[in-house]
Amino acid sequence: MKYDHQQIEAKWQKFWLDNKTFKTENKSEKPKYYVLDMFPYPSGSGLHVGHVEGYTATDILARYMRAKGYNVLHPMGWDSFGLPAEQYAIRTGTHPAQSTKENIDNFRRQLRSLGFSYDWDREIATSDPSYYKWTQWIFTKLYEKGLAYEAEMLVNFCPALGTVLANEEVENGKAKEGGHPVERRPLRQWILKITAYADRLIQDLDLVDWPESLKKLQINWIGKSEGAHVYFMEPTTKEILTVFTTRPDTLFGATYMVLAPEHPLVPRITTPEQREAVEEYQRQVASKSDLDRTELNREKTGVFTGGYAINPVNGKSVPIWISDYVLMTVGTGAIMAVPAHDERDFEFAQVFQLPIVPVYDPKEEEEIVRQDVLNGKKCWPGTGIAINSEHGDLSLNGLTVEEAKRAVIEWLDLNKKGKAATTYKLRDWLFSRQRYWGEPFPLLKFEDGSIRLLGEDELPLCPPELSDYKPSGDGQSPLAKVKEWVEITDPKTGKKVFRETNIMPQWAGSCWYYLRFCDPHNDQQAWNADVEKYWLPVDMYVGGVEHAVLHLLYARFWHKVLYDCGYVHTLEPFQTLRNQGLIVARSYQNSSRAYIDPNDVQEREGKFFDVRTGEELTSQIEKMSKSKLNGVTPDEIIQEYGADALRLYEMFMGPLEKEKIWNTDAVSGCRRFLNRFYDMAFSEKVSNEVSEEALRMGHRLVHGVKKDIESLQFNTAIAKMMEFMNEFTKLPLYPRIVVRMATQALAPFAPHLAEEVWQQLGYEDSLAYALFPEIEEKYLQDEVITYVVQINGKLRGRFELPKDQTQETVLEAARQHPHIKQFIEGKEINKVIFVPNKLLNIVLAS
Ligand code: ANZ
Repeated sequence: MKYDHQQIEAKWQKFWLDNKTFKTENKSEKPKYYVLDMFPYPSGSGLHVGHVEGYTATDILARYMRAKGYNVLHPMGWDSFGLPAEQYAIRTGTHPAQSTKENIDNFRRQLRSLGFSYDWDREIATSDPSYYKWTQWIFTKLYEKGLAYEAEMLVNFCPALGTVLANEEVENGKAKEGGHPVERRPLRQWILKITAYADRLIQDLDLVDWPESLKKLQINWIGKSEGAHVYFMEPTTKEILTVFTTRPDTLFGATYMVLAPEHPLVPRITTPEQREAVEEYQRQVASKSDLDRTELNREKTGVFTGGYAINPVNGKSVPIWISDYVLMTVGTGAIMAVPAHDERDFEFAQVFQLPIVPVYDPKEEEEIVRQDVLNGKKCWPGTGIAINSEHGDLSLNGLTVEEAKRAVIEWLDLNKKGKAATTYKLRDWLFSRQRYWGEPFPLLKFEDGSIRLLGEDELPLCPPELSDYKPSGDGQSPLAKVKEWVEITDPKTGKKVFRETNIMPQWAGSCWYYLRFCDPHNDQQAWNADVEKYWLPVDMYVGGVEHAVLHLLYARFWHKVLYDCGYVHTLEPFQTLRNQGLIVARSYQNSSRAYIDPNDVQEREGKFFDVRTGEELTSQIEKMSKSKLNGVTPDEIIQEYGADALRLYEMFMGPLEKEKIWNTDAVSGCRRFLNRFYDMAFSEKVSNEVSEEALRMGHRLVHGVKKDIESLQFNTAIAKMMEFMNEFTKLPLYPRIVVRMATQALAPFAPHLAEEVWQQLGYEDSLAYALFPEIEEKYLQDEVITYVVQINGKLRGRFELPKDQTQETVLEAARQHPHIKQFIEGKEINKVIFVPNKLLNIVLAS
């Protein structure tokens, strides 16, 4: 008999599905374990190897924890609202619901073909009215709490997509989705007040076990800075220009001001002579993204407005400039420029020949550096002792940075010229999209502008049927075209009302799906309180690092709001989180051909050759995101090598969190291991006799795999299984009990093959709930070695110690030994000759 993966995998997938093997109850005597994947957007291209990586990791944990006696929640669903389905609809006229359904069917089939142990009865889709009813309900809670408001906002408008995008969806002035250019436009929008939670979103990171790098990304994104607001006055217009600074202690060094080009006071302050230049500059900047504008090594540009302002600490008049390095979205959109101590200001001052006044003496620095700073030739962002900072009743001279900050803030406050302030980089969350395929807002607007939220009995509010999904391009959503849906008579008040024609962004549905998985069929509530108490928090969440700020910040925000409303009982939703590394592809080129089939490539000593022509090739690493991996799809790999081999390979490639290079050939190595396992388990050498040696191998394997799974080191667990096979198959007989242990160690990784062997071993039930083997300590003890101890060449004794001890340990054991110690005590040791695992010869000083 040969290992027939197709027959075995189909058989067990059917068995699990027919028997609902992985159905999970919301009540149990067992402890709970909630292990969650970042659910996929069901794209038209199907599953890719990146999905398979993360989903295999969580499936290993789910299967392992079941075998450890936990009640495991391991669900799967679809983040199925989104732009691509709508764009497909625009191109083909297919209703997004139709293409989404087809894509979901394909994803489900693919996931099942990988043998993931999901409770399929809990499958959800964010685009399903029975789901988004509750997304809409949560919006009403946000609104009631004053956390949803409408405002005219300068937004990122993408003409090609016909919609507004969140800052997070824009990169280098282009839409992340599709790379279309994005411009800034004012539009009336729904906005969520995520900034009200900024501090808690930072603080509560202390409560969770997440990678430090990921926590740092969130903290930087929120970008909390403590400093002061300082008021500068423009004497002709009497306008007050408020700046935000983290270094109010450098105020005496503020030699000019810079406003963001879009700052509302720019037109007021600009003099007639400078107007033309200012307006031309404003036009140039309008199309640039914040990222382009703040790129550090760009030459600074800007224009003088003609206006001046009074520096409040010394009454000096400083020129007011505009420049794109000052962003309207940060602080107050206005800065005091301190070229002596801020790099950006220093560069700007150099380009435009503006005065540089140092206000700190870097006393600790080397003399040349110090002189350059004091002469205004070098920018010094570090600390020092304050100088040149005295006027009237305020003197900072001689103070350290911290002391000067305190003193100047106190003075500003007292004189009403400023006050302590904290700012955040985080902006409120722009929550409207001008599209079709998403959640409509659950509210009605009266003619006087007032709003009525829809009640639970009026939800879900479904979008109207449409034949043309195109946005109108003028910033209006396609829903605006359906007059009879937009303008109605409110059945509750009888008044004329308007529906909101924008929809929610795709992030809305994924903000709370982990809650719905606990109670997916509840049609009375979004989830039942007891069920939430039982399952939350999510114990383990695995997904890509690309969600570090967007999804994870939004979901934490909603969770905290729900906590404040009393709907969830934990402060944080995801207790432990791990990232999976990117899987990248290597592509090959030579001078004559751009594309070379990786199957035609042979590697020799780190170099790559074309097997057809013998030519040496160059190679390149690139991101693999689509279903095509060097021309091979997961479906094809499953067909040829099997799901178990693919699962094993993706885990064997390297540590979960690291970047890894895909290599289809290496899948066959994993497949060969599975062949050998199968041959071993079905061999005639399987016997009821046991041997100590085999038991030792079995216990060590189970122990090692257990430790590796618990620390998510799946690659080393697999290496241990391979080593085990090498040793174990050398034995004359394979004790059944050890074959059983090895099968259970393999089961989380290659569950189909494991079930098949389990059946062969005579068990009738699935091994999914068979308890993981108990380890007997005695088999883990290292092998024991007898050491011979000589002193000055004479045999003085023997003792036993575990194998592979160091010289120090063996010498110490000799010192403690009841018989040997008398020969060494109080003597000086001249030399030690140590033969590992054999002999210790001590030469005493004569
Ligand atoms: C004077 C100063 C002197 C500053 C100095 C820094 C160093 P972080 O620390 O990243 O929060 N700033 C304020 N608003 C800005 C805006 N709208 N666009 C660009 N830059 C802005 O940054 C706070 C500092 O960034 C502020 O402190 C301000 O420059 C600048 F030796 O004020 B500082």
